[in-house]
Amino acid sequence: MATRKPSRAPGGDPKAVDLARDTVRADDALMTTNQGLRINDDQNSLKAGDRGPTLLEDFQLREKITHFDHERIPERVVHARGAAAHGVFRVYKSLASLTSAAFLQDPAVETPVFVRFSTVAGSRGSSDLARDVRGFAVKFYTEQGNFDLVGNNIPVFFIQDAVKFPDLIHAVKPEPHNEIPQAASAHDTFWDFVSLMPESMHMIMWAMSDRAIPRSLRMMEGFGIHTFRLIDAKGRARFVKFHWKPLLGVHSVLWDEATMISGKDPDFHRRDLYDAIESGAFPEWEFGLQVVEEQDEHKFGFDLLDPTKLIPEELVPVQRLGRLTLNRNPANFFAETEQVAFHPGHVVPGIDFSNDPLLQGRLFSYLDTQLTRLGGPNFHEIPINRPVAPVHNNQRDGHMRQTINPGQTSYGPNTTGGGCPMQAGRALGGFVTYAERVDGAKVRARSASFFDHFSQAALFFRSQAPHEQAHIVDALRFELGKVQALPIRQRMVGMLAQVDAGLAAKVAQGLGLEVLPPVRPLNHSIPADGKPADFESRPAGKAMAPSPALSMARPAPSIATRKVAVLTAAGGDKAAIDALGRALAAEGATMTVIGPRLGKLAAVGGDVQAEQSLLTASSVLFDALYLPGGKAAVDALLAAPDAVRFVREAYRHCKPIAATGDGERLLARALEQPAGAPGDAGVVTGADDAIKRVVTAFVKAMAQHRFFEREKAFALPPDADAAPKAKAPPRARRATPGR
Ligand code: HDE
Repeated sequence: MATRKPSRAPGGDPKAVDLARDTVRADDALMTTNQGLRINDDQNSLKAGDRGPTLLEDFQLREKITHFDHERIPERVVHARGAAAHGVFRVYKSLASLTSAAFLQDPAVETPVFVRFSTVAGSRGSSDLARDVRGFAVKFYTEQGNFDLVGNNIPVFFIQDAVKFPDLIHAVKPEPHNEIPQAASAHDTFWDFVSLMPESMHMIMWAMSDRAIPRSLRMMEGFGIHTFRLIDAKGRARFVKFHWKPLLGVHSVLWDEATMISGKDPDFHRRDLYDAIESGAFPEWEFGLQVVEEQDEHKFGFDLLDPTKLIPEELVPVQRLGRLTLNRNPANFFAETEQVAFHPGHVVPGIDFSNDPLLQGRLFSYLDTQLTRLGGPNFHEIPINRPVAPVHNNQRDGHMRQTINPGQTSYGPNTTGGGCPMQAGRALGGFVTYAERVDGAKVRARSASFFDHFSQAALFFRSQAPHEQAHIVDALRFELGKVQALPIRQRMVGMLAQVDAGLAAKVAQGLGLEVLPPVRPLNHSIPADGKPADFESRPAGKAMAPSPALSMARPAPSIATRKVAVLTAAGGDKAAIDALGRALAAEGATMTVIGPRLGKLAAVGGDVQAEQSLLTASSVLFDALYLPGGKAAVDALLAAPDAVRFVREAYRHCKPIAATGDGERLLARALEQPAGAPGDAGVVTGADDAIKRVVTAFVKAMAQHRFFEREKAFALPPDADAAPKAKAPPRARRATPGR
């Protein structure tokens, strides 16, 4: 029979987010209507005669179709495409010296969490591999109520003030007249907006970098972006930035790969997260804090309230203070991942806001959006949103109210209910807003301390490794190359010239713009002194020292969960495949045998199971490639163009490749064209009996993730890549209306 698990008894373990209480299993159950009436026949509608018309009387049909007609809810207006998981969080040591938040006091306390990752621009069914920011939203179910840390995988944002958010999103979404393109920023309206918003330049550097095409959701950093406040038990406040540091390292794919993955497996990230958790390889992040004393607020040369700025880790180190582990997949995507409602305003005592104007606007938006998306004000009663802390107030009624509040009293103060529920006050853990002194004229203005839009954009660009810089150039050439309106391209080149003259020159070259157009930075904000005449952005200030922490160019701490493709056929070298399999298993990595067809392959030394075929697999879905020997197998693969292409793509995408014995022949054929004389960085070869040495070197190569020096073999012809001599960017001029 269908079973409804009993609700968690009051006073039960508050640490468990007990979705089981709402989980209905159909094991051994009989089918019923939504009213519990047992259904006799679900195959035929009620008709007047077996060839006659369907009768309106068929309440069973109408109930089923009506429910179906309403199965979709509005998708999120941004961050529609997402995947999520349950997990737990623990601090390494008490953070009592920084905050009174109960869940940060005791390393013995395990707080349940639900984490949703997302892309921003695309619709719910769009590809995971779009060039985009990734949302990184964490809901902590604490004993003091839910705390939501609703962040991204990039530490800064496009705009400084919430009032520009609808414009930004309208600009990046598919264009309104033809709804093209889906999940892509490479179109006119986005770059038109950006070219008029110098404050977006720092974020643009990140969005054009490989950070915007992660290898895995498990290999991304996370950031709270805004400056928040932590308040200790004595009421003392400090500014903080929140960080998540992935234990698997930070890795990305190449753009060419991303576009191919979008076709081969648009669910690549979602699947990767799900599979990792199912296999027990639980994704983990360390919780980091950058702490700034209140008296140091103004010592940085940029404004801590400006969300287009980060605090370089070299200036304020990230203290790693806790660990997040994702250990359980949602049982039902809609009920949990789709219906979860995050809100930066969900805070607990000990955590408070700053006056960042973007954050302030968000504090309104998230509650408001749920009313449309989830249909009313009772979304907090949906199981995934329910706090583990008890909820008592005088709010009543509304669409889909679940709670049955008995009794006469739904107001306060009251005597009819004995004065309950009572305010907690500070002593019993009531949330008390930090009493920041606020004193100012009412103005629609932006502080002049927000006006340097280029220094940190330059900091990011100059902190990148050469291949990372080249990827930014390529991304800008791609995105702006898709822009139709020439003036937009020109304005963007002018904007880039203020970040870095070399960058602008290379992008201009790729776009066929011979001369850098004059730079006319616009900033539509008005400084606090109210004189619109000054309302332009400042040129970049003194160059900031490069920040190595901003680059991803460092080896992975381990190769755990990396996926190796093994290309073979009947007659392959089973002993070598097994040896690699054992070595990878010891490192926590996995191997997939790919054959010309699925199933058993008679290899030398026994049978090998091909789990995937050349039709179902593709090199872009793997991290590395092994080509074992076995003459017959390699002869068969050499005759299969898809096998040769597989190897070529792995090489082109700079992945570690190993080949032993006859496998080297396949490698040599694949690299004849178009790579020319291939470099051998990241390519490990050896005779059949050298498998032990090859495997060791291969595993080491995998920790490096990619071998970008190979990209030179695929560079554009020199004509497209030689940068023209850059003209010094003209001085910023005053913006005039109508340009
Ligand atoms: Fe969001 N954002 N946002 N955002 N945001 C939403 O809330 C909004 C911003 C972020 O997995 C919406 O429930 C405004 C910054 C994430 O469910 C909406 C502004 C950052 C998610 C909304 C911002 C974020 C959202 C859409 C400018 C990084 C997905 C549906 C003031 C710190 C959460 C929803 C999930 C979702 C508004 C800017 C992160 C409409 C008005 C900055 C991770 O309320």
